[in-house]
Amino acid sequence: MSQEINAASAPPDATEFDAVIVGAGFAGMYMLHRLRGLGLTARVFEVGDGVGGTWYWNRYPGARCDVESLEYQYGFSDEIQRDWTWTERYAAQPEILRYQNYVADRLDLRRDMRFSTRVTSAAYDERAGLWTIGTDRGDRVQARFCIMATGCLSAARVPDFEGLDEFEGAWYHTGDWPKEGVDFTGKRVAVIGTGSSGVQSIPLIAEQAAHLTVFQRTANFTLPAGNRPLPKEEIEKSKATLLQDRQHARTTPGGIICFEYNETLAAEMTPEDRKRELESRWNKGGFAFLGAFGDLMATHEANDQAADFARAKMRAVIENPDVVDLLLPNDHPIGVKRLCLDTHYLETFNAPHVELVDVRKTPIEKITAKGIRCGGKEYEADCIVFATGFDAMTGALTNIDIAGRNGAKLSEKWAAGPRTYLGLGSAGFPNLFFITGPGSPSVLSNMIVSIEQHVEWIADCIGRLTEGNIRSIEPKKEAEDLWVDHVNEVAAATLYPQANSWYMGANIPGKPRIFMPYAGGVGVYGEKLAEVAAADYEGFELGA
Ligand code: FAD
Ligand code: N01
Repeated sequence: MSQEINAASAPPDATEFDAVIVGAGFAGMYMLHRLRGLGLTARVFEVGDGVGGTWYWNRYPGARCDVESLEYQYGFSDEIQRDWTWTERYAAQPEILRYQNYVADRLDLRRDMRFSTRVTSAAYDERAGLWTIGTDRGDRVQARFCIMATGCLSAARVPDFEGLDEFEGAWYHTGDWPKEGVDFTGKRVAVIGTGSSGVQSIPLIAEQAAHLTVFQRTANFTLPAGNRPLPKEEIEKSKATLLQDRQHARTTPGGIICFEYNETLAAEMTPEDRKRELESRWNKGGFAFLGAFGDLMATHEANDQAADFARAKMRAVIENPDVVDLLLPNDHPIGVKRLCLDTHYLETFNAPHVELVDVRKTPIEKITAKGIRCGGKEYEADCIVFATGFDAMTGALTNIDIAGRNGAKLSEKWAAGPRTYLGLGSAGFPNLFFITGPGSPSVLSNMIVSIEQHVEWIADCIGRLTEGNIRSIEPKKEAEDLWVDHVNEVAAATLYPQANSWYMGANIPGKPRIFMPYAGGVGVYGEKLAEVAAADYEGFELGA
């Protein structure tokens, strides 16, 4: 590792690099480290004023990971994993951000990073075989490779509610939370949104607020998180096996090893066995519940068993008869919208100062000077929290003016939905890579496993091109078309497309309804990546 740390950087005022990396979250940090390992020069641009990505921006109360900390960490360095010790089963945002800063220090990453800088454009010059990257600070730099480590959940989105500019109170988005935190003590707070960010923040906001009004459009399935401090023995055991565990994780569907899959179909089990399986997974906490039967995500019959079980468990903790039916999800199969891990979320609605408003029945009409109007009633608030999510998977990419061969724009090519080969690149855009792009397992997996899988594939590819004096790599259109069809076919064999989820782009009015991630699993996908690389990048055009 030390040799790589000492790798030469380009001079601070350089404008030409082997590669530009956009984003300094887990993906951009590791990508820089790997490129340095190849002896290449790289510059990272990042909007935030520090590393961390998701964990830099999402500082809302209650923010923590939902993949267990012992698996939600880098697996590429034995030294780093041995020297870092997690404190909780699901680490909270400050701890994850500390970890990322520790890694940045350890690998001396910041000297090749430029913070508080947004990449606004990237244009490919075919003759020179170079990308020109422009930023909001007026930089114009050139690089042979452009790597988008821009994140799947980084373009925070406030819906276009009329009147927001008239609101006299303060408002916040969970994905762009003030660094100094927010004190809600004694305040009347409105929270819009009950996805994972709402489910995590609502119980803690309720502890401080004088009155809390939650505006819910869709009730979500919540599973008990079962968070707890990590005992020393569990940490030691994990440190001893992390590297082999990580290899194993890459062969699993979700990139998670503590998630045990029961391959037996629901119909092959007795009612007692099904109940026992669901009960033990529910009690364990976390996503393992979804692995209770082999066909849980594939057939309504199996899914209904799990959904009914979850609803009964959820009902049992809600004491307020006025809200119980409203809090129980009934319009989508369990698991097809990202499941939320619950720490006192449902119980929060038992408190007399917490109110639930059904905005499915009576949509928000407007934001007023004093609060939120819906169903002809004004709900007064001193603060509004938008837990309304992201322009997921494509937003951070289409926010950049990306022009490939002949000036063709990526945003236009993707107007009817993203088109990639393997989620790694798009035809017409040579030497442009996406880390965890649409068409790869990405958000359906432990993202750090998927990030490492992509970063290593891209680094190997760039290394081989450089050694072989190959000027460019670009997906062939036929390979891309086949891959897009395959991604759609795999999704169609699951229940995923049956919900209005952000996986489908359904949270953004006008966004095409396409299931964007690859549901074939990390293991199967990893085999495909390896085959493609071994067959001299089959499906890609290599430019001499
Ligand atoms: P990000 O961390 O999103 O980093 C991308 C960076 O790119 C951002 O800092 C952004 O500012 C920067 N950027 C974007 N556009 C530009 C531009 N034009 N110019 C310059 N910089 C730009 N995944 C899991 O697997 N497990 C979890 O438990 C989990 N928990 C999550 C909790 C929350 C609250 C959220 C929002 C997501 C969670 N995720 C989780 C998904 C999470 O996004 C990934 O795990 C991972 O952190 C993504 O890393 P990344 O580097 O790919 O992207
Ligand atoms: O965003 P979301 P999020 N009027 O899109 C509602 C990861 N993550 O930030 O469901 C009224 O899930 C919207 O309603 P509906 C994780 O992958 C992980 O919570 O579209 N309501 C929904 O309730 C997650 O999935 C963690 O009907 C409106 C909510 O806002 C992803 O990030 C924590 C509305 C948005 O939910 C995104 O989660 C946080 C409108 N106009 C995030 N528009 C962990 O636990 C939207 N909504 C690890």
